[in-house]
Amino acid sequence: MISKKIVDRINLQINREMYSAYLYMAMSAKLGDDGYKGIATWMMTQYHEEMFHAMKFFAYLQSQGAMPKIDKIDAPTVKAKTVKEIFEATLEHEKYVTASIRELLELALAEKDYATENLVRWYVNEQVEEEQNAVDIIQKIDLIGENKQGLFMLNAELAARTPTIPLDYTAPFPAV
Ligand code: OFO
Repeated sequence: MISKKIVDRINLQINREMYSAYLYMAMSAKLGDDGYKGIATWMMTQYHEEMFHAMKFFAYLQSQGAMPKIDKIDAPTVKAKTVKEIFEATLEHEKYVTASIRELLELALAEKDYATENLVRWYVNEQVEEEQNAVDIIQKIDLIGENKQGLFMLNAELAARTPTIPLDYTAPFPAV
């Protein structure tokens, strides 16, 4: 049986994942508006990844007989102006999410909730990839430097990104 403390904390995490999705959608909008359509596609793929993260928690709560809470999502603000600044902001945000996932894991361990622990360890691994993705792109941008042609090529490269998650990530309701 899942405790109320864990349910509340997972619901908070669902909200944070939804905010992440919203943030990357906003970044995609800005990049598209600036003419970086390929990088905008990369960001929109990230939006889908974040929605999957939220829905995975959503489905888990339902499988435990608990109710997901649909709360208000804060409006994201994109202050970053350049492509590099956008990926630096992405990395900072992912570090924040990593800390949030670690906090949830620590709570599951404190509560001796091993089912939740198993689930959250999937997110621990996922966060390694999330941070690495941003780091890799920042390194590429640093190599490109002021070379506009290089940025043009990066735009084309990032356009190829497709989600690694099931495209139909709607939460399956537990079997009745
Ligand atoms: Fe859900 O990992 Fe990014 O935020």
